[in-house]
Amino acid sequence: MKPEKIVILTGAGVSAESGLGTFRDAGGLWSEYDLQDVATPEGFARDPVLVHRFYNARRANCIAAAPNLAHAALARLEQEFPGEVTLVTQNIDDLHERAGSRNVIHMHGELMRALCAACDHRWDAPPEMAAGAPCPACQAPATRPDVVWFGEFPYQMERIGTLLAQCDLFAAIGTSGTVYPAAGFVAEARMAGAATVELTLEPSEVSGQFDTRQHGPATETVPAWVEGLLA
Ligand code: BJW
Repeated sequence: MKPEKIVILTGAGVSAESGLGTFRDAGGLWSEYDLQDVATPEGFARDPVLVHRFYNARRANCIAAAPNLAHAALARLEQEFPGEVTLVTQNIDDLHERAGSRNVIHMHGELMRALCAACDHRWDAPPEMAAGAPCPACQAPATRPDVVWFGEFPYQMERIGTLLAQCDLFAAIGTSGTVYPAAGFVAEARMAGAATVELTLEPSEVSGQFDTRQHGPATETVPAWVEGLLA
């Protein structure tokens, strides 16, 4: 039976072939940086200069990168599939949008947005963010990237929960299944009766929970999977 409501979770692997590093693969970001230093509120309080340097460099890489065939195939799926397609991405890059996807939830925030840690005001990030830069709304020297660090609550969880409870197909693409709550989405979708598929380079931590698995580079597996859904 053809699905009607598809939820797709993407992770760093979908952008790997665009030249943006993953976190946990060999040579990934967490082999270069300690996540406690750059991806926690405590790390930011300790050394905001280091954290801004980390995100400024990633913003520059993201601006220089281009969407790949996997991003393009997912945008095509949203445009051509007769049912509902929602992308829930853990990625903070904007490559899904630049490929043409419109129904995108950034559960871990966005590299191109800034957040005031004092008043929660949000605005478009400048290419370079500086430690202690004033918030344009309240003037507090509390500008930070609008991203979700460990110990913080991911965005739009209520909406995601509703989508998972209603979907009939759930796919996870390019994610290691190590970070919660995203790693738990496959279990939620299964409880709702959805079919589940994993498309990653290698089996993830939660591979065993999926009905089917396709392992290989996203630029090959995702276009083929989309072709099959649209056939
Ligand atoms: C390819 C490929 C190619 C490569 N083609 N594939 C103990 C138990 C359970 C949970 C916890 C616990 N202790 C603490 C927690 C909670 C914690 C957590 O999960 N910790 C774990 C480490 C254990 N989570 C949190 O704190 C979250 N908040 C939270 O839980 O709030 C409370 C809550 C409770 C219940 C409901 C709701 C809320 C917040 C997590 C924030 C994560 N933030 C980061 C950094 C910020 C954004 C950024 O800088 O980019 O988000 S960490 C980092 O990991 C980033 C990513 O979005 C995230 C996931 O990584 P991802 O995408 O999976 O990348 P990789 O590198 O891990 O994997 C890449 C995959 O691609 C691999 O599988 C490769 O094989 C594959 N691949 N090339 C296809 N070409």
